[in-house]
Amino acid sequence: MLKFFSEGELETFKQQGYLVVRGLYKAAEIEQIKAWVDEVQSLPEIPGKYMMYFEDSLLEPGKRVLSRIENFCPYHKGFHELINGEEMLQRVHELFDEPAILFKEKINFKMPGGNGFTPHQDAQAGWNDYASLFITVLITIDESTVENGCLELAVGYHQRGLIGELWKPLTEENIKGMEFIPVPAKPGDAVFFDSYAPHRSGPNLTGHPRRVLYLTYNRRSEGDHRLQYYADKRKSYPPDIEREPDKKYVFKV
Ligand SMILES: O=C(O)CCC(=O)C(=O)O
Ligand SMILES: [Fe+2]
Repeated sequence: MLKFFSEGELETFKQQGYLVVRGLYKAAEIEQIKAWVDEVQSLPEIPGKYMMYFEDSLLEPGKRVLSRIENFCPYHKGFHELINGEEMLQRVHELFDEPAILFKEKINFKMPGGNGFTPHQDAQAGWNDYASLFITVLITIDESTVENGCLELAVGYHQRGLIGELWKPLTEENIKGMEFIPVPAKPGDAVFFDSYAPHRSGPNLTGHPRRVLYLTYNRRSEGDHRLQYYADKRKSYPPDIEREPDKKYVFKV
């Protein structure tokens, strides 16, 4: 039974591999979520907890800016309730046509000077070691535009499985013929997308952050993998504060 989506929205999701939902959160709700984002953004870096990643600013050489925080749900009641709450789980259930469970959560900050993302399918980041399909919900915190690096998606390529290789972005050859459609969005707008939907985004060369919340779920029937995923990621790609000084860490996909 559909409670939140219409048959038409379901159909669009199936055909395109993504679905844009304008105004999923009303002004007051997204203001609250924005305040939570501000809270986690100013948390101190602590080993063994939530995972903070930094990048070199493209605008101010030598400056490190916050790029991403992951695994913050257990440390923030508001986010925990939003992310595992009835509405979000039910919405993803409707898209999977079966119950869903949280796989991972992150905020991409894309601060002024923050870099973009080369074309990829999220499944290229080894997610299929955990489950066969994921649905990610993008929740817009700050208005996102072509200028500050909004998400761009290719329509209708999600049923082709892995188009590229694992742990590598899509190549020129892989994306031949694909058209990436920018999805500018206002605070509170959401995009639900399939883990095989190719996407990319540009850098943020404006003076304001472009913050986005990404919540990723898998079918509950395929198991609860969140803790194992983060244990594995902490080892293979640790947050900045847990890194060994002489080792080089490269972001892959
Ligand atoms: O936030 C963006 O601009 C894109 C991020 C993305 O595709 C990812 O983190 O996998
Ligand atoms: Fe991605």
